[in-house]
Amino acid sequence: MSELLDKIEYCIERGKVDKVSPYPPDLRGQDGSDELTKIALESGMNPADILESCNKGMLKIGEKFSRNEVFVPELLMAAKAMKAVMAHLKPYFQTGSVKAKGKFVIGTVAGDLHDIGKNLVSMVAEGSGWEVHDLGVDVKPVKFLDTIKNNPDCIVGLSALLTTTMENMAKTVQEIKKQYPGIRILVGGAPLTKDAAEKMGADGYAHDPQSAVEFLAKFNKAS
Ligand code: B1M
Repeated sequence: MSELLDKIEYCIERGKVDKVSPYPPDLRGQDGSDELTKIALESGMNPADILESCNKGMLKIGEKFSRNEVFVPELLMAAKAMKAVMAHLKPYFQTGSVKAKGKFVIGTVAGDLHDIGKNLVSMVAEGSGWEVHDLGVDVKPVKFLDTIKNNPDCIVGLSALLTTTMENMAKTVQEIKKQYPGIRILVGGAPLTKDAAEKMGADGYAHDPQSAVEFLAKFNKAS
């Protein structure tokens, strides 16, 4: 069983999406993250364990990237391999209650294209019974404001992965609070800290999807 998880981790690290993918050349013809995840789930493996293996693979490719051992294309392939896994895991995160607990508007802030973590938070929130409006990546403050206008009872989630885009996150928080002081804002992403979140005026900070859902639970309208 753990051998299968190791293989999935390796596929993420190497950016091996599926059997027909010619990349990376040395793994040509072998199962990728797509097929291996399917096998793992069919054999009763815990989706959370699969996810953890993926995160380990991501961490490894990230470390290689930091050491200049791999470059952007390799990172992109790793993200693609992770997306293939997420497509299989999504239903497992979507078995929450039928009645929505409320609306959760989420997006990665302007200038930032990282969406894997944001998608995870989005999926887990959806699975916990929230009606999720995912605005995608590189979301300008105006798009958040427009969405809030149409969903004034929502909670907003902002994600940032770059130290540089934390500044855009702070601006987004300020613009939302200026126009809609009552809107609750949750922030998260690797460079964030509780302290930074407080300084930018956010209502909450979550370091992972579970803590994001715990924050949302305080505003559950279905209970
Ligand atoms: Co980028 N990248 N990247 N990248 N990338 C990082 C983030 C980096 C740390 C790599 C490194 O140098 N070691 C570094 C940032 C350094 C910094 O600013 N401190 C970096 C860089 C520099 C860049 C570029 C500038 C590279 C370049 O072009 N020179 C460029 C920027 C592009 C842009 O955004 N404008 C870039 C591009 C890319 C790709 C497009 C190639 C790709 C993204 C593909 C995609 O997302 N679709 C990519 C990737 C894959 C990474 C790494 C390897 C992995 C990120 C990831 O998905 N992690 C990353 C290194 C690393 O983290 N090891 C790196 C897995 C994910 C599950 O974790 O997103 O942290 P994470 O999400 C977590 C939590 O943070 C939390 O929950 C998630 C699950 O636990 N969370 C929230 C996230 N959002 C939340 C919101 C919440 C609550 C919790 O509430 C609302």
